[in-house]
Amino acid sequence: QLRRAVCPGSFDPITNGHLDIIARASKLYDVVHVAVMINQSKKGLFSVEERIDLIREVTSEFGNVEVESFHGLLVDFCKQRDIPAIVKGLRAVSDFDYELQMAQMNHGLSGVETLFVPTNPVYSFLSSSLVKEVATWGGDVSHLIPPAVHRALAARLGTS
Ligand code: COD
Repeated sequence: QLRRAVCPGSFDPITNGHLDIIARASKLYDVVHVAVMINQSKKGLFSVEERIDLIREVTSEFGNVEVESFHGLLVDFCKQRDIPAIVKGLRAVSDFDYELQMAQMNHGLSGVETLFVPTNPVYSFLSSSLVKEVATWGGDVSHLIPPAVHRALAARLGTS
């Protein structure tokens, strides 16, 4: 039986911080599912389809990453695909409170485990929202996101 894990998130857009966690998970598991979780109350800069296309493009080299969107509970995504583990990056203690709550809730709901990977310190301050804010005002974010994402971001913001 294949060993599966999921890396969930909003990925609006995917950053080098996300990519680092996905790359590391892809070495530990046979198949890594990247789940773009749909949150209707958050309007993204990129559509869910655009986010999926970008993630597929930048993870294709790993060979064992499957990308899809999901509307609903993460535990239901896991149940439907027989995924026993959620892999998350932890940036700093500030992430810990909320991540611990979600991990305990998800375990209580379905028994799914959450594994935390310490973020590469190079990316410990990095988030999709900061990338968007800095890029909006013309700051250089080219070292924080993959080149394909940088092109898409510049095109969307009209800064290319
Ligand atoms: N370095 C390392 N890891 C990072 C970095 C970084 N710089 N940035 C992000 N990450 C990792 C973290 O593990 C993070 O959790 C994940 O990537 C996703 O990040 P985002 O910002 O794209 O996504 P979030 O935080 O908006 O994702 C929250 C979820 C969508 C995972 C969560 O809300 C969820 O599971 N929703 C589904 C509905 C549900 O089941 N709700 C009940 C939860 S108990």
